[in-house]
Amino acid sequence: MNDIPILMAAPMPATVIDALDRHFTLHRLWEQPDADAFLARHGAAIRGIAANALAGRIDAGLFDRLPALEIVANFGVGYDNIDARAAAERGVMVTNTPGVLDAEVADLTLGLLLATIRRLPQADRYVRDGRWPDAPFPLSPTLRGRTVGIIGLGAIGKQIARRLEAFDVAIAYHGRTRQRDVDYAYYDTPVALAGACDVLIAIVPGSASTQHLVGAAVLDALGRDGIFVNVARGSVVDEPALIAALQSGTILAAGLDVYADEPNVPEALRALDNVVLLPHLGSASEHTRAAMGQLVVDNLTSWFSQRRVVTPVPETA
Ligand code: NAP
Ligand code: 8YV
Repeated sequence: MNDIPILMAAPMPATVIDALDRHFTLHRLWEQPDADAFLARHGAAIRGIAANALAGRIDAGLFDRLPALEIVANFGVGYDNIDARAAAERGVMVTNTPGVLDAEVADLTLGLLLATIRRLPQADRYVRDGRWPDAPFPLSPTLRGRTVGIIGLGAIGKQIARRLEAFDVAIAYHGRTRQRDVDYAYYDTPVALAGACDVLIAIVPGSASTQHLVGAAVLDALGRDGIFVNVARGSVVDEPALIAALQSGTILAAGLDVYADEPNVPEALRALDNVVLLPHLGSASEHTRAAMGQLVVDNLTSWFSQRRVVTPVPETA
């Protein structure tokens, strides 16, 4: 397989780069002084892409420039950075990294929820600023007695729910379909779920159907004591509506791991005291990123040695 050209558009963990270097001829697009000229010169030979969200959108425009492309192996379970339908139409396989990151993202979600409710980053700043000797840190809101709604009770959503059970809170969810294997309360719209909850956690894929699923109406329904946590995608929430709701007290606070235009976070959000802001950390531990990277490598080597992949996305399965 060593002569098969694979394109990596943006950096991945060193273990992935080393493994792909051993198996294939790896082209590092981000090291090219002129990416466009590189694609014009070498695009016709490229047979695989190791992709991640940082690499920009992988769509029909790029496929046109890579006529020999057979597979796009995404570093991430969410693959909204790839037009998987356009890939399927051209017979290009797309893979993602489900399963290996569920627990890590669920852990992070619980951490972000507790940090938001108990105002942990604000308390940390309070100590560092030397303000504790002047007065105790103000009492915080609580998780006690709350109902937590999960939008998207998939692989990660279920791991979040399992962890929440240990916190003795009521759990409810919304998805397009009611699930038979859980007995959490089901709501058939995001507004109905938000109306029944005072914590709302989004963990759906980014897609046309989830674009701005959380907007002004959902935030209104969540209410003045409401906490919103987004670990899904920035596209799932109407960001200006969220900022307005946080500024006006329509909801109490938010914990955000994802944004509409990453890595750019609006100044209006950064100026607010009732938000906890993380730089897209859901899966970002060395352990889990290594497992995701191994799956990228396994999908590519399996495709080029056996014409099979480990984790195809449904559109190209
Ligand atoms: P999954 O197992 O496919 O679950 C997705 C869930 O979303 C399903 O329960 C699905 O239920 C629901 N859903 C899909 N479209 C919907 C819609 N239009 N309205 C309501 N519900 C909808 O995916 P997963 O592995 O749990 O991952 C979910 C997403 O989390 C990823 O796609 C990614 O965007 C995000 N993520 C973020 C991080 C991070 O670092 N912050 C890390 C990993 C993943 P129905 O089909 O019944 O609607
Ligand atoms: C990664 C993610 O940060 O898996 C996902 O969908 O959002 C995260 O695990 C991202 O994919 C890295 O490119």
